[in-house]
Amino acid sequence: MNTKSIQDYYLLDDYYTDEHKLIRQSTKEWVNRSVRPIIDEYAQKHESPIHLIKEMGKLGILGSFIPQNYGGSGLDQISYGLIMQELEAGDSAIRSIASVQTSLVMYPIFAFGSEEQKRKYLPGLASGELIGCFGLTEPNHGSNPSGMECRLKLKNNDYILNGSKMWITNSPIADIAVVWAKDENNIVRGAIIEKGMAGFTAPEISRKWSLRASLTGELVFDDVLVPSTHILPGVEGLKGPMMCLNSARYGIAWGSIGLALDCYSVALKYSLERNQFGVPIATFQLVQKKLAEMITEIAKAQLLAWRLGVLKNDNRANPAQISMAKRNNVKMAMDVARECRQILGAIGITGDFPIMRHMMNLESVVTYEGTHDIHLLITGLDATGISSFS
Ligand code: TGC
Ligand code: FAD
Repeated sequence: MNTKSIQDYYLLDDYYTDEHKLIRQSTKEWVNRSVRPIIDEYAQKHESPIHLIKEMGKLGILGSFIPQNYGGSGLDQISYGLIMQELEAGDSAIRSIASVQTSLVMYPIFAFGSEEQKRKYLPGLASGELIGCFGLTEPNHGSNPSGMECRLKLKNNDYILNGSKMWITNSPIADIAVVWAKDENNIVRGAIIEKGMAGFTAPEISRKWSLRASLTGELVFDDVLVPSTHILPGVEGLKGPMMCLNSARYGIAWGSIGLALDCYSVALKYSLERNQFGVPIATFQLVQKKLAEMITEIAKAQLLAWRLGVLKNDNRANPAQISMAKRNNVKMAMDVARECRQILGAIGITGDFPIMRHMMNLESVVTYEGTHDIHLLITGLDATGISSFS
């Protein structure tokens, strides 16, 4: 078995710098050391290993593309993608923590925040001393965030926030929430809500069968007084949260490759070691068909992610391209995880192997950051010029 060719079938390493490879390797080693030994137990217990957040902060994983003068690592977009890939090989929950913190909390503060907001929050978020979450989805508005009911009402020079957000990663432990709500002119605005503000609660959503090592919750606002200094001054309209999603969706396009490679390498090894009918099951043509088709799809997904990273580094990646990569690569990972699980037979359903956990996690990944079908329709709109959303 040639592990190198499985990880990089089309020799994309030729296009990565020594720094990219070092970042990928150090993230992989951290995942092997700190995530793999504990993650099954946390997922089985439905608990999140939140002690890892500060470890990620120390490694420079949080805010990897945020400039160093705000506490970030100042890395490029390929580096961000490779980090997401390695984290999700460990567990989607770990990638979720890092992508929410980086793309959905630090990015909007960096891109749309005042200088004072950047200085106040970004260094703590980069080190993991502060935990952030992102509130866009509401109980009645998931795929159609433009219908949001959360309201910011002007009172003197400040605002009163009412409404609720649903399915929010890390909300129960977050120190701050970047929340999107409409103002009195019906314009979507971003606000930084701090834990402890009167009228703000963040109850946990429990009993999930997916992303069990990630905390998910609500954000409930009951007449919360939001000082005007907590409003993000640099953006108005739905494009604010959508620009954050572009960044997070890009990360997922990479993360799903790490997950698929993890499933694939386990299944390939197993197929070579497991004997039935007196031979390794890898001998059977139907097993080889599965393995051949999977590595083909993984290689295609890698090429897509790499090219998207190049475009993103050049500020040329458009939202429809990002959407396509998120949809394609997550679907690829779902298909790969399911086929790999079958190759393992009965033992594939246990926590002895990561595949079933990855499979269940993907049920969230295919839904959040825009469902598979919403992304199909984004591509449909891009192809036809006709919106099917109303
Ligand atoms: P539409 O009329 O198309 O657009 C409204 C305004 O938004 C702008 N826009 C974008 N801007 C930048 N990037 C994008 N990707 C954008 N998509 C839309 C658009 O240009 C317009 O701007 P303006 O200035 O003209 O007003 O909006 P619509 O109401 O028809 O809805 C379409 C759309 C695309 C919003 C919807 O299809 C969609 O994407 N729904 C999915 C919602 C979603 O992805 N939610 C994710 C919530 S966060 C999350 O899941 C985090 S999980 C984290 C984890 O744990 O990893
Ligand atoms: P709905 O929008 O109700 O969709 C239900 C079904 O209808 C889907 O199959 C969808 O594809 C389909 N559908 C909807 N509209 C159309 C249409 N026009 N055409 C065809 N089909 C359509 N959100 C945040 O804001 N922050 C977070 O941190 C966050 N974390 C999450 C963590 C987890 C574990 C999960 C599961 C979700 C999280 N979300 C978060 C929410 C996530 O973004 C939403 O679940 C997602 O956008 C879909 O919204 P919905 O669940 O309300 O489904």
